[in-house]
Amino acid sequence: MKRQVVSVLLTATMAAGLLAGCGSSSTTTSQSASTGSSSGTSASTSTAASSSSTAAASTSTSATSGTSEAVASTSGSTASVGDVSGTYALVPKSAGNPFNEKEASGFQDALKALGCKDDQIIVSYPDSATADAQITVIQSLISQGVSSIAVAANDASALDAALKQASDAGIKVCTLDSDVDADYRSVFCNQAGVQEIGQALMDAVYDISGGSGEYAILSATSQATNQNAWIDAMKKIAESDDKYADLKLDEIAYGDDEAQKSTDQTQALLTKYPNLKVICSPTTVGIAAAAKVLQDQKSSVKLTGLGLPSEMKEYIGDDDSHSCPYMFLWNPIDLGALGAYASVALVNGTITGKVGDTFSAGDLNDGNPYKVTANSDGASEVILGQPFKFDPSNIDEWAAVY
Ligand code: RAM
Repeated sequence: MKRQVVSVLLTATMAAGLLAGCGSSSTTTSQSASTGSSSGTSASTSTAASSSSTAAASTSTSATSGTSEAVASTSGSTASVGDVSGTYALVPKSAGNPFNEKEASGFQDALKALGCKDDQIIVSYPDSATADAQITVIQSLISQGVSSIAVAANDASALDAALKQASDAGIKVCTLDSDVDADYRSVFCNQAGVQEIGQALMDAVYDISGGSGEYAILSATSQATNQNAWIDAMKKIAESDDKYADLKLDEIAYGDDEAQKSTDQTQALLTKYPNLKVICSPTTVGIAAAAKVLQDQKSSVKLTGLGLPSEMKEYIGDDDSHSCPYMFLWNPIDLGALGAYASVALVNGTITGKVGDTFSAGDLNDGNPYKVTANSDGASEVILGQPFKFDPSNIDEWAAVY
């Protein structure tokens, strides 16, 4: 009964989310990818069950080909994604981060829905959120002779040599979540525009602080390309408009996407800056750790940033007893699925990753093809959608999805 109610809510909310550019999962989250969050498991079940368009849009292997030709059938249209006989690898940022696990589940399930067998799908987690750990994994994938590598980079340039080695060996390389230098990947699957994310976060700091006072940023690692890009965008926005002149950024702290370090860094910020009003944490690990510290201590410091609804549900609220009035994110399962579709399109030569290329991605993007666009530096990227806001009005429904 409860699940039915949630399903109805989810259907309505996901329709709103799709309008806002935040799509639902194309496939059911696999068991292994949901280990970090029990609500994620039940949520994915509800998602699949509650959205007939999701079910209708699921991909299937072509019955007529007898080979590995796959068709991504969407409500109304059918687009061939071509051959799916390759081996497709994903290298997330690190193990033990539920965001990365959900991204991996989207990657795996999209490929399975295209007809790939388990041994054609490799998810290789590095030991830590460092470039060195990813280089070890990438070199192993090169020696295995995979067809493609999709990587969420822990550094903007430290992976360059390893990725060049992969490309030289004929492996197609794309990035997702966190990019590398454009010369060393074919395309970047970006969750949302950097400028849009920076603007959403800066405006949240402005709004929650009342327009003036001290704030701090609790980031992931100091090398993370995605967090650094969002923080740079926030700084430029703050510098370019007098509206933000009364806000003071005290410090950018780094929790390295580790729960304990993020907890310690939050505590240190509270001790160092007695006048702190807001912490902005553009990482799901950081925001969850900070939320707990602030709420447990009944701190008057408020929080915003990028968080997983399933981890942040108990901290989102408008009153003094909640640490986070609202936050943003996108669908990490869809981001993984987009990485899978981009990998298949690169391996098949449907795209090279240049600006203007288009490719089908199942039911993502409402069943419409994705177009490769140029970012502010002219580098190629595919944008999943817009950052989506989670507040007391929708957190319960979305906590059941991811
Ligand atoms: C963390 C990771 C990931 C980022 C999210 C928002 O889980 O750093 O790269 O996209 O937060």
